[in-house]
Amino acid sequence: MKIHSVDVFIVDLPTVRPHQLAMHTIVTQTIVVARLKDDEGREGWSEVATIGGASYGESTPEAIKVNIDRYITPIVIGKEPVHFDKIMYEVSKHVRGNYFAKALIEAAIIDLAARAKEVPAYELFGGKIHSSLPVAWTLASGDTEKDIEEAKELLGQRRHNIFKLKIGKGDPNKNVEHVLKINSAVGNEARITVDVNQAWDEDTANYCIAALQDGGISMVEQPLPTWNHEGMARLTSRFRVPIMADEAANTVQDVFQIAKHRAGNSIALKVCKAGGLTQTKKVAAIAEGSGLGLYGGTMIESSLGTAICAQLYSTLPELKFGTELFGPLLFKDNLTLNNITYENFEIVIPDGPGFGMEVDKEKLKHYTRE
Ligand code: MUC
Ligand code: MG
Repeated sequence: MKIHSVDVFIVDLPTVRPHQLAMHTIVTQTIVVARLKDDEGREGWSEVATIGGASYGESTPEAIKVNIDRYITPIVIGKEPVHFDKIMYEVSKHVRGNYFAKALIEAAIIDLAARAKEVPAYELFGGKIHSSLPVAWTLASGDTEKDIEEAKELLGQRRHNIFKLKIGKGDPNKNVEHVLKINSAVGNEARITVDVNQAWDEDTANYCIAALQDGGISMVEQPLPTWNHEGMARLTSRFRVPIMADEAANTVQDVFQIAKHRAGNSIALKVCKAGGLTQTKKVAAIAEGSGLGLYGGTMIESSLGTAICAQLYSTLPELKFGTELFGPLLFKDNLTLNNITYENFEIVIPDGPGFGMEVDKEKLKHYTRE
């Protein structure tokens, strides 16, 4: 059984409400979907998501597609999916960086390999340890009162009791005020964290984190720009509240450096940032070996990409901060025939075959860019 073809689709999916981050407000999320076919007609599918074109990170949807079509597909064609580590080693020798593109291809190969064996993809990673995982929701409507209303509704539905607040846009004092208001409205029933997405300098981070810590906020994600490892290390040793690296924590090499210099005491995993599932497990091992707390992160993937991350995270012994795999709940529509289940504040890990999601080809066609 050999890989016969690779197709990459760029898809724009509308969200249920604007999702405001420090650098971009998402109203349609751009995801990239890959389909691999083998010479017996089987299909393997995968997805990665990007945020705000080139404004969040370097991997744009267009570059992911072009680089797969031009440089990765020729390496993958004719190979046996079950040898996914060998294939990706070969890809890594010819293609530098391009972690999202590598993650997309690797996941489609793994979906194909697992489907051929008629097992869930997590079986290829030692099997799942958890059948469900805690799942945070991001409050990011851009309006404090709306966020409070949303949080209360989701608590009532027992859907989420961890809320991440997207801050970093505008006046830092107003950011802190916004967070503390939400915390005093729902903080008794929920855990509140913040994600600054690199927007502060160290002076701003010092006074803002002091106020957030005093207010009982339970984690601060990527307050400083990715390059500022020394600043992150100073914040980590200065404050009691956990400091998480996200945009700075991508590859095994990045995370080793973060662990070595304590440039954060926790990291957000994301399968796309690391360049795939195998690499994500290695990143998690470095974190485990150095006592960094783990968070099952998202780039706000739809159901297929969420299933890929959820299956991999389910094979990790401990996710101290749970996950934020809420992506499918932010979209007006779905690209798969089946849905991810959320219940009792947790995401239920989808079972296989493969990543357990069946692509709705009509919907894919409808939302794919010309
Ligand atoms: C990020 O930086 O963590 C994850 C959740 C969310 O709202 O935005 C993403 C990206
Ligand atoms: Mg983040």
